[in-house]
Amino acid sequence: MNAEPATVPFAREDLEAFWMPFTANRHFKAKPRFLARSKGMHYWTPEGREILDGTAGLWCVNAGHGREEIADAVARQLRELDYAPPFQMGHPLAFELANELVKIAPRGLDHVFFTNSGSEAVDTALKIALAYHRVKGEAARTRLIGREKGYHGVGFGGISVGGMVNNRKFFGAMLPGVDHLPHTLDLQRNAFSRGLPAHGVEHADALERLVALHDASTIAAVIVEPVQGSVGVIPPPVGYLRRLRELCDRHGILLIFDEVITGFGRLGEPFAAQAFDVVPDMITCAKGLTNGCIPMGAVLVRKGIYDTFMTGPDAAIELFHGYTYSAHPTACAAGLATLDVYRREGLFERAKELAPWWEDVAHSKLKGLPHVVDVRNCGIIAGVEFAPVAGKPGARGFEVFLKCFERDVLVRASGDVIALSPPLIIEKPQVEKLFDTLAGAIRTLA
Ligand code: PXG
Repeated sequence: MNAEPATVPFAREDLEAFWMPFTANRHFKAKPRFLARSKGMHYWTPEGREILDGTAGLWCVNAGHGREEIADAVARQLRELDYAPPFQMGHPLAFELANELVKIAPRGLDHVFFTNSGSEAVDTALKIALAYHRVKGEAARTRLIGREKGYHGVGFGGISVGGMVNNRKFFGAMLPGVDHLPHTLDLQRNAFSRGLPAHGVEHADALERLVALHDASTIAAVIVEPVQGSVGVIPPPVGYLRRLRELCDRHGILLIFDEVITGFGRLGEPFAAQAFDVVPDMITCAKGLTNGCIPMGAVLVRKGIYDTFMTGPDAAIELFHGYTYSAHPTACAAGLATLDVYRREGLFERAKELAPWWEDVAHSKLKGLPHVVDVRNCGIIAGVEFAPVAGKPGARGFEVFLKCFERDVLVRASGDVIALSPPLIIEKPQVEKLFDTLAGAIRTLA
């Protein structure tokens, strides 16, 4: 790289004010890890160390870092129209981006509600589901069904339907009337599956039991990640999502796919819904929507849902929901430029072509290493799970994460699972380097 590396300008006390999210603050501040620049497949630390990005930032920089086209579009937009109120007013890019999203969305999902994050997209989708049934005259459908081990962001709606105990237990009662499907992780039957695991479709039938318990007339929606990401990469069992779709149809329950991670090419299609050929009633997305460079989320909504709201008096607001920054012009500009990059460079197709090889490399380099109890993959995602250190869950995962970073590769630890989700521009030698480095770090474990 030609630019001069920056230096770390911080004394220990200068690190205090920023309360870092989802971070071991004291541990970090005692031995900080900084990223100062990025381009393509890499970050650079302030000292100039080149780090291979094995996580696309945080599952979001799908087109790789530092895309000039996106930066130019954002800069132009800031000068042209910096901000416009989204309530009762419009600006052209909001409509353009909605139209572009509908073009790549699964059939029938042809309306878009904009938010600023995945968490807001989730809470928006849950609210639309509740309001939809009420407007339709089924106001008793208030119950929301999530799934164990699910991650749906950090809003009260998202943690209520989510299934990660640490994200829930500190925060009181959360939403009432929520229930959960069982997760589908099953190491006994499915460890080291390549792609979708063969066993576990029957876990979808737990929805029938919830219907028997609560009655369908009280259930508004089911929300699941098509591939569970944050908790450590859990691809759905073969046939599972289709079964959920059938059961939701049977009982008039809306099905929401949370595609914050799986959207925008990660599974070789615009959305997982297309990769699995199962169309939900709503899709939540964010992250790759703007290649991670400007915060933005969205909910894609089936026509029939939108139409149900469009029935009252013409001048009445149909949905009392929205954000100051819904469809922010800068985010819209970033989104349009990002979709253009994906399309021009065929990055979703590229991911699809790369996926079988990615799977081979993941399994051949990781299976059989010490402490490795599972390798899971789907699209350009891989997860490797370690047996926990006795009495210290998560310690082994965190150690591997640190060792990889020391070896110039960024991976993501979620408990004792390392997740990999690189930008979709990754080249084969970089894939090899990613897995070789990870394997090397694992080999050094005590
Ligand atoms: N839904 C899903 C499925 C997600 O993965 C969100 C919602 C929330 O999005 P926001 O933009 O509000 O963060 C996410 C976020 C990880 C990790 O380590 C993943 C996420 C966030 C933080 C860490 O895998 N995904």
